[in-house]
Amino acid sequence: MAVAPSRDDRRIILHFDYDCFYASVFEAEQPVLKTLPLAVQQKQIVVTCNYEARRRGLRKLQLIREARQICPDVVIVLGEDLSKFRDVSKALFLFLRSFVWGGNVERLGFDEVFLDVTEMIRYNVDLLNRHDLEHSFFHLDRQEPTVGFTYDATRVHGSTYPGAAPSTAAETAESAESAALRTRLLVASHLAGFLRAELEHRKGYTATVGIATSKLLAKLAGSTHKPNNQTTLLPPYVTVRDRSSNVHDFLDAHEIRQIPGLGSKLTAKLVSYLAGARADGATPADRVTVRDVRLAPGMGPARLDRILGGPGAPRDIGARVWGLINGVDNSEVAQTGDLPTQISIEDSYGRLDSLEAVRRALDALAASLLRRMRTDLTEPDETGTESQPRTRWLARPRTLRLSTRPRSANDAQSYQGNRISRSAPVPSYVFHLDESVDAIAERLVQEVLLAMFRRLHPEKSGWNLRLMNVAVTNLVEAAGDRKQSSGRDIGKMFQSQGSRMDVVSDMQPSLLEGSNPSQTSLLTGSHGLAGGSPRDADPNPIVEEEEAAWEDSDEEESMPSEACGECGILIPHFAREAHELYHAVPD
Ligand code: TTP
Ligand code: MG
Repeated sequence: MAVAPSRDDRRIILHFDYDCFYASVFEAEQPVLKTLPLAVQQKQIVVTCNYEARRRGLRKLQLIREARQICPDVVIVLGEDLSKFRDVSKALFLFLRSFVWGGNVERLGFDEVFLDVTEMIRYNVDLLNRHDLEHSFFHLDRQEPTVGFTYDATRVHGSTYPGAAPSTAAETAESAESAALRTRLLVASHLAGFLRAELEHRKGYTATVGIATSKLLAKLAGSTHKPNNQTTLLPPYVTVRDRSSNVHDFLDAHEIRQIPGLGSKLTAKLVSYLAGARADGATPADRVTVRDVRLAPGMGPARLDRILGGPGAPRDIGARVWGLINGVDNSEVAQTGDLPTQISIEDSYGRLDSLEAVRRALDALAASLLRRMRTDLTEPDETGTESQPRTRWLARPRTLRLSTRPRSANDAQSYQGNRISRSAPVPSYVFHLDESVDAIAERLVQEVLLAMFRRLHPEKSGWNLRLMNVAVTNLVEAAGDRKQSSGRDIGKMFQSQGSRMDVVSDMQPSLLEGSNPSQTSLLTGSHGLAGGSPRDADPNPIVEEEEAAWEDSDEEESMPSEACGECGILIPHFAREAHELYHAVPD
């Protein structure tokens, strides 16, 4: 194999997706579960199940009742308390990040991580000894030449796309550029293999990994071989003469709805356009592929603009989507670190119309928020000892925000009631780590949140809320100069697909009397809305925010959602199917 000099400026990206994540968290606690069919229950739904259960015919988002019918000996565990998933997610993220030079590592939801390993690969490719590729050494540390692992650089580690190794003839015909990219991806495949093994042996978790030159391609490549596997998308990445691009071949076979960044609305528009464009006017095929769209007559950025544009659509929607279906994704792996930009907890309610119920709901929201803050915004302090561990704040939010979305009294069917918000400074006692979360939550509700609530709803009664949200924003880092995410690009589009909806609330069920069974808790914390309201910084103790444009549009972009026709709650598209099950089954 020729080792060509690498002048390519394409990034090398690894995408990790932990296998049956929630189920694996239980298996790590109780290894005996690994050999049994295991399903994780939220409400009446199997939110995920282990691969033993999948072998027996169970699948994600199946009804518990169905799962029991198919596999009567399934072990079912309750996955309604998200805190342990969050903790494991954070630990695994920090573990993976510790290997990556420059720390360009981005977490997406609880169980996906992107690693930009370009620098590590460039360095290691430059050090390859082309006379003895079989005994190569991957350097994990530039300063410590003995830190690393040996590998065979004559072959790719793990699965590839395309599956069959190219013939020698094809390889010799390869351009120098393509050969150089092949070498970089090959070296990256060994790093991926090493990291997967480390993750498994040191942390007890397996993952499925994709290796390519962008987030888009790495994510899709990874999902071709599951579980506990990895897939490298091999060059050529561009069509040269009679050799077609592997990127096109690979993407073309995907259904259009599988492309990260295309929500159900955009997909539906494309599908109906293609149906209309057909002379026979036939109903759209169930399975519209990327190829169908890409090769439709007259297709291109301008045509896509006409099909997909409209109120609310980004101005460059055509170019963006055309890029995606051609495998172009220049979004960077945002160095989001482990700090969220805001933490926000919300719940929806079937009926919330008394101050007492509001107080109870606020207690639950505040306690949940404080627990999240402690998980996401603190770290062990080096000054602590084993017998007396200490924790310190990595960042302190300055602003507390309470939002409500009233249900319109005279129009019960109107789901578009405005969200109204108030902000106030976060009191200092919120950061007292030696006090219990519940005690601080109670004080916060008594002293701040109820006052904010009364300003929002001065009338003693007559209102009925369908949603409340408590958030902290305006984070100020305590130390260091960790770079914050600034990516308002396609990374946001990834979020909309990658984010997960938990079908239960993040809170104590006992505190949720009167809540709508379809309550949701959207995981907006670690991948919450980037940026924030300039008004958050308002120094006035309490300021009124009529629903600000930024709030809704940001939400819309990061989590495309639609109102459920039955209960009115806003549901991200990807979760609609699961949500509909709520109405189908009794609680
Ligand atoms: P996934 O990565 O979709 O599923 P998984 O990790 O369980 O399985 P796979 O091996 O196929 O990757 O989601 C990650 C976790 O998110 C999953 O363990 C449970 C949770 N989840 C939800 O809370 N709501 C959902 O709608 C889905 C699909 C998952
Ligand atoms: Mg997963």
